[in-house]
Amino acid sequence: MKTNKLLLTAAAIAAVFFFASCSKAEKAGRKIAVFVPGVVSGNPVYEMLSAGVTEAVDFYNAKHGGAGEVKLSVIEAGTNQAEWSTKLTALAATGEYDVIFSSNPSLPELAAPLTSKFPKQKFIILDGYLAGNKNIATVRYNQREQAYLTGYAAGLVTTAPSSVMKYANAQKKIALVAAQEYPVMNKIIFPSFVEGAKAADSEITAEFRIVGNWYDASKGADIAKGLYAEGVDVILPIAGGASQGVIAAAKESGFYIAWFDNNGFSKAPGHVISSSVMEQKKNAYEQTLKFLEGKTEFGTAQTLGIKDGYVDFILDDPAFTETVGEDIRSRLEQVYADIKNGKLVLSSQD
Ligand code: RBF
Repeated sequence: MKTNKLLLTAAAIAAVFFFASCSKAEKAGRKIAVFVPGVVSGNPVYEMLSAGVTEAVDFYNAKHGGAGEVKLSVIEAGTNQAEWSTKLTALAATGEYDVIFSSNPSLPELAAPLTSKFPKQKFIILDGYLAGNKNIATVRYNQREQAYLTGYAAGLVTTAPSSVMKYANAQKKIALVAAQEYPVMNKIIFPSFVEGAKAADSEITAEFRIVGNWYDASKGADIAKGLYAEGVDVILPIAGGASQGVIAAAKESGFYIAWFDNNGFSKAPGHVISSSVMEQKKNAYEQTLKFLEGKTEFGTAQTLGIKDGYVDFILDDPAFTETVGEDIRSRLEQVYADIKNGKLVLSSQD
């Protein structure tokens, strides 16, 4: 027990030195850190986060530059979630960064205790929610809208005749392959995916499978092939790098993919039937500029959706028109319009 504690303390100290030595202090300017809970590559939410913050810093520096130049560090905490808290603590302990950006629903509870330990440290957390901490601002997305539209698309496709959707079988079965379970997944994303599918046809059933991590593509492929063998013809993968395996299986076996978070039509042309987008890059860009201009409202928690322009459903990609039958497309356009103009209200989590 004691040895474990000692090891942990040693790891924390080592991590502090690691981060401290990484950041060549440039006292004159400000410094921003992006703390990626995972890895950037292959993970749409983190690709959008780091791209948005990077572009905003570049834009700001091009405009202001000189002594006021803002320095940016993107730090990947890796896929071992047990290490995130120690690594985030070490980053905050350096006291180097004016703000730490991060993203995902588990981050607020990792950051909150650090605001009493390091009262000067500010956090901006996207895709997460926490109100009332004066050092933390959060902005999440209306994922009920995002998942409902995805489920509606999957529902329309699984019930379509094969003359319209060539990989659609006679069964009304769809699935979500998730990397792991977490409250937003279990309470919002999966239920809203089912809700949308049942709005298309109440007889549809939806399977839910777990990969166990955000990187194992071969496990993702195995799960997807098993689902296909059970009669599933549309799968929504939300599994980071493991989603690549689901895509590979779709191409190999011949089934459809409903994509989440960014535009996925080019990932498997002819197989991807929808892309419901969280505008995380735009959000990260705007939040960065807002912070640099001193306008961030710390202590607040926002939820933004389709009406606000931070959740979207792609209707104008040529691959959407080519892959998805006209009747299905016009029904999707209608539901999207209904949400946008307030006729269909899908209020979000809380
Ligand atoms: N999404 C990713 O694309 N890659 C990840 O590595 C990743 N890790 C996550 C870890 C935790 C603990 C949680 C709660 C979510 C994670 N997400 C990840 C999911 C992401 O925040 C979001 O819920 C989904 O991308 C659906 O929009």
